[in-house]
Amino acid sequence: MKKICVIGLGYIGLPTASVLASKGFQVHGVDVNKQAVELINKGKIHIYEPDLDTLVKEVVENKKLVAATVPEEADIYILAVPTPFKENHKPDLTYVKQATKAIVPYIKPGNLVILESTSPVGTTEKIAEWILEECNDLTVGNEENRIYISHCPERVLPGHILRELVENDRIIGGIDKESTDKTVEFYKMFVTGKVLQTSSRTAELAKLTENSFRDVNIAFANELSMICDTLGVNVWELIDLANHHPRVNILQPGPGVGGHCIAVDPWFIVDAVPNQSPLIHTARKINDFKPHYVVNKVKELTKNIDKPRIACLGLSFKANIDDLRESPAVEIVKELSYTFTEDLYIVEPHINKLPSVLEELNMHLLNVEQAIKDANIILVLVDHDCFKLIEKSSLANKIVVDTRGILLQETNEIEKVLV
Ligand code: SAJ
Repeated sequence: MKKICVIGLGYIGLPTASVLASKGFQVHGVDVNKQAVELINKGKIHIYEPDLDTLVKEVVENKKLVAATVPEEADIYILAVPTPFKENHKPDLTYVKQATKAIVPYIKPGNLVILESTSPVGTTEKIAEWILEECNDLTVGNEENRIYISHCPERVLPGHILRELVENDRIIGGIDKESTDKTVEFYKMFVTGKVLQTSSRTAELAKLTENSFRDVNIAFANELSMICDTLGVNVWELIDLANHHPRVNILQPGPGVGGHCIAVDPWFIVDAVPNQSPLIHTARKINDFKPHYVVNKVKELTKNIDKPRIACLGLSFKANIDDLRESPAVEIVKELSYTFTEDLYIVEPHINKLPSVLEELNMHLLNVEQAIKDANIILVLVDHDCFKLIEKSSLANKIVVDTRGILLQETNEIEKVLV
């Protein structure tokens, strides 16, 4: 079995490293976060993903996965580091470049380097350049001392990562045919889905396209929700009815689009080809506007209330996870705090500490029962399963602003607002 070095032990890297280790590969995982490395080597994890704790414990105990802060020689290097954007929505490739430079001293002829991070078109070719400019003895041609470089974008859905890592179809694009072939051979060793071959540039754009497709479709749902709010129509009922058409499948509106992928990746297309991407750009703007719409709605509703006290249900960017990255719920709570400093009751059952940006604003976490009891406005921001179990009688005489459409069952005492 080959030795694998995975750079980046976050939401993608750690599950990938663990799955590979569980399939019998010897895996050396690398992260700059010393605390995460120490935790992993104790068989524990620093992120939440269902069943990942059990898997990491197992592969660390049987010594198939070892974490460290520096790479080691391996046959295959997998880069799974973040690719955020900068202030101006330009892609920030700092982490990819750092990860590449970190493995350079260890790369030998015959090695395979795989970029899994979602990246702008052309990044895999840049990795080849960065490696070759530091290693005079390596090539990417058909020569004796060649190395292989490919892009295989991760496509897993947080909350279902361990299953999707194995079952999803994968797109593989090498910088040349030999790189593609070698990478396909590797993924076929642990993926049960189809392993599809293309060029590195097409693989990069395919991943950006998938997330842009979702962003555009969520923007459509969010635009509908604002249209419905103005026209006095229940958007959830509307979408449900429209989706009965055999060729209509509208997604769900929400408080905005969060996470490190869908709210980020479309910008990589817009940045590269602004004149050709007005639809993708507009969708981004609609989804980014939605949190402000929700804040304005809440402010409008509180005008007639003597002492508004708002229970904010959920902070994560989507249901049943602890991930707050780019979360519209956090943005909404932050914005509301400028008006309702003392009167926001924050509920997020998946975390036990508020992010510093909210802690600095003197906010505290409450349990859901207490928050609902103390509040007169209930603002649903995340559709966590536990919120669906909220006793409807506890909402009597309160205003419910439901951005996720989960507290909709008919009870006449609840004044419902759907945004
Ligand atoms: N959302 C809605 N309405 C919907 C669906 C989602 O408002 O109908 C919101 C969510 O609440 C969340 C955001 O969109 O704030 C993104 O959530 P998501 O579940 O759509 O996607 P992510 O970011 O968790 O994962 C996506 C997935 N991509 C696609 O479904 C095309 C996943 O497969 C990718 O691997 C992942 O991005 C990634 O890493 O790129």
